[in-house]
Amino acid sequence: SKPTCSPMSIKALSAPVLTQDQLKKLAADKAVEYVKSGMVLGLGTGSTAAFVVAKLGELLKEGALKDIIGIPTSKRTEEQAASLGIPLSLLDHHPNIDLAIDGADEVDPELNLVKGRGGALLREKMVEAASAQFVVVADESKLVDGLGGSGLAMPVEVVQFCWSYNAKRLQSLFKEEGCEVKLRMDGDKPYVTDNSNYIVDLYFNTPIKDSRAAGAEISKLEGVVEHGLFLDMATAVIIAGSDGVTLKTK
Ligand code: ABF
Repeated sequence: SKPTCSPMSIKALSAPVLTQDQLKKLAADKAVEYVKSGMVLGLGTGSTAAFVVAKLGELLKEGALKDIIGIPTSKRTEEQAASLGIPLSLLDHHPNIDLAIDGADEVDPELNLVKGRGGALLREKMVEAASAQFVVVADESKLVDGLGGSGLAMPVEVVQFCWSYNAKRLQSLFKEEGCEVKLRMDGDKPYVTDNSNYIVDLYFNTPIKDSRAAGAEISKLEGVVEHGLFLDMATAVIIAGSDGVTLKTK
């Protein structure tokens, strides 16, 4: 009998499966299309944001982009951007950012986010809150129905002083969600942020019921510096997946 070619095998031939890094780069390149010469840019942290910074460096080198100023959200990003010759500044000197581009750990259908598994949530939130536009870049693995629903960490940055007192208070705030709180470690020592604080990671059994209320309750705790719920902050999300790149806006 004649060999048959099912629609599935045609798709497999025409659409090679991309690696997660290739998807991250696709999203990053798409986001960089929003960048114009002369802009002040918030530079995110993490492996997806690193592709954005690399692309900006390339465009500057080629002369396709001029006079941009980057406001890095971590020491890591600062080092990467400086090594590529991207001019850098601080929020102190540039409090009005035109556009920030950063990754995320979770993205819900309303474009609310969990961020901070990379440990840079405080500077990310400060920079992204000061940005006229905040574009999130991610691969499709970051999409969730409800925040905290991935079973992975929702980070909270806390002062080092009596961190376990705050860890217990956080755990009891989310009793109903079956929350477990763990101090983030770096080998056998606590992980220390760029701001000399600790991070406690919250793990939920079920998605957070009311993330707005949750964020407000967490922020009330003395000694909590910032949490990883980024609500109503993203103006657009670029998701790269097996079906290509999708732009989601509010
Ligand atoms: C930053 O990097 C963080 O807010 C988030 O925790 C992380 C995402 O990293 P990656 O792009 O490597 O998945 O954007």
